[in-house]
Amino acid sequence: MTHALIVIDVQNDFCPGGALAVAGGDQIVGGINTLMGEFAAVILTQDWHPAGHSSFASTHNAAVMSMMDMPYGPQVLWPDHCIQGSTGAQFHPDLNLDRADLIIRKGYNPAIDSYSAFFENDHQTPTGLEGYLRTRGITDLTMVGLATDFCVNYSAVDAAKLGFAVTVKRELCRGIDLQGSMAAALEGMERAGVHLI
Ligand code: VGL
Ligand code: ZN
Repeated sequence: MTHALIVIDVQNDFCPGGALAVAGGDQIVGGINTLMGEFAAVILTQDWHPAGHSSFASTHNAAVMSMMDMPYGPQVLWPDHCIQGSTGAQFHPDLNLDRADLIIRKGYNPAIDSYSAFFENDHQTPTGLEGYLRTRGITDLTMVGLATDFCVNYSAVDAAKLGFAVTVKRELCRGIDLQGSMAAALEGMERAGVHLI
């Protein structure tokens, strides 16, 4: 049994002052750095969109946080965020990057968003993370980071469906809570067998 810590999207744009700021997003950084010491493997994810990404409201001249039907299903239209190479896409400056074995980027496909660290939002296109974890013999995952109700939620549910034993440490996550998305995410994670602590 090997247990990995997966740190989801602790990036400037999801912290106060960022383009898609999550309230208190910066408050979890110190605790995550400390937690890294307890794990045999540490993996970071990084939201990494090309300019003009299909999940951006500006791309469609639509209102921020409105919904759009994509070929793969409904999609929230976000403010421009985590653009490849931008300061907003960089990790929070206090996050300890030295402990990371792997940094996996997602959301680089212009046509499909990717909340989950495992699959794009079509629920089919893999990021490669599953293969990485399996070939390293990693069976158990603890997840922390941003945002609880989007990228943490989608990553945790996909991981549980793939057969990993998944724990989400809520005190080291912060959420967006868009139209009840937090309650729905917590319920969905419970239903998928994710251990919420
Ligand atoms: C996220 C919305 C858009 C997240 C990423 O990290 O939760 N949310 N892109
Ligand atoms: Zn994004």
